[in-house]
Amino acid sequence: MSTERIVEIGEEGKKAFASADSEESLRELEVRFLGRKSELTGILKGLKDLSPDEKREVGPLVQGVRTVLAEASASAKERVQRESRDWEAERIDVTAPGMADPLGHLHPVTSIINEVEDIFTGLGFEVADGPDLESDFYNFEALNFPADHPARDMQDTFFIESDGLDQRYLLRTHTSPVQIRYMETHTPPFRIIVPGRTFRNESTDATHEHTFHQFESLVVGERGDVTVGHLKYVAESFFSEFFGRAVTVRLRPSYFPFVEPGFEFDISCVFCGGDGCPSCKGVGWIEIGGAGMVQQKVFEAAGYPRGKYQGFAWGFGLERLAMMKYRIPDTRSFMGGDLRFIRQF
Ligand code: FA5
Repeated sequence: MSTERIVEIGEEGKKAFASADSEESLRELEVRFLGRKSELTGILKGLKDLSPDEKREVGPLVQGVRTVLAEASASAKERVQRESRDWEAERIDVTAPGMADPLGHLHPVTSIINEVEDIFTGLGFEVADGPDLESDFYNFEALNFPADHPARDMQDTFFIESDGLDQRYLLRTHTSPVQIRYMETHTPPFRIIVPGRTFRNESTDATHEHTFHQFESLVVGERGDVTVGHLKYVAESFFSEFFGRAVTVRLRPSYFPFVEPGFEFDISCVFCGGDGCPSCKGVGWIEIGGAGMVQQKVFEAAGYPRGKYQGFAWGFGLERLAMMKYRIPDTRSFMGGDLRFIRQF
């Protein structure tokens, strides 16, 4: 067995694999140089008939050439596959516009709450909150609605099964219970707003929903420091900034057990500026909520000494503000779950 021939097979094979240009020709070359019937395999099989000296010389040489050819075959395969790929079909246009993933966004009520909070924090107010599930004490009792008092009928209530509990629990009908909760842990002077979800067990229509939002305000200082004038001024500043135009405020005498005096709170119509239009039913004013000077009994319920402090409070309907700002005709749209409505914001 000539060692020259083995070296020659190696050289021939390397050249052949290097010039292979298709997978088919590669397969043929593999059979020819590395297959069971190839010359190299024949030499390997014949090793057993050689003398020990020849074996020592030929064996490693044949194995080495096989390894070199196997590597040449593998790299030729990789090259052929790369060369035969349809690069044009695989071209990626990096300048093509992307496909946008659908993105969620804030609910209009959440946006309005953020906007209200921004304006009031700018006026030096703090934002407070309280639980949606409230006790009879905070929602009514401490706000000077005595048990069985007819004023409780003003707010239709969702009561919670409270058997075995210390008192009756309910879904809060207004944000006013947070007045008490806040005062229990803070000492005047302070000014807060409380945006939050509220619930009423009443039949719904274009301006009434069972689940809606209010935002409360409570400003308390030493006796004589906080007046109805402040209430009017702060509210006017807020509404003018919120609606982006001068808004006037009107207070009409009204009754809420937790304020004295109490007011129904109107703003000048933001559509006609007060001249009268269909939105304000021709009167030039739109009712937005209740307000008043905090009842001394409420201060007492929160643990303050009677007569020491004075303050104002209001509770406005948030959806009503949003309806005016975005000209939404029906308050039920906010909770209706119709995405066509929500996506407009
Ligand atoms: C109250 O809830 C008092 N807590 C407000 C208050 C606070 C008075 C502090 C004095 C001092 P009233 O029930 O009027 O008041 O509700 C206030 C506002 O909430 C209404 O003017 C209206 O804008 C809104 N509102 C009330 N019920 C509904 C409802 N079912 N759907 C939508 N908005 C409502």
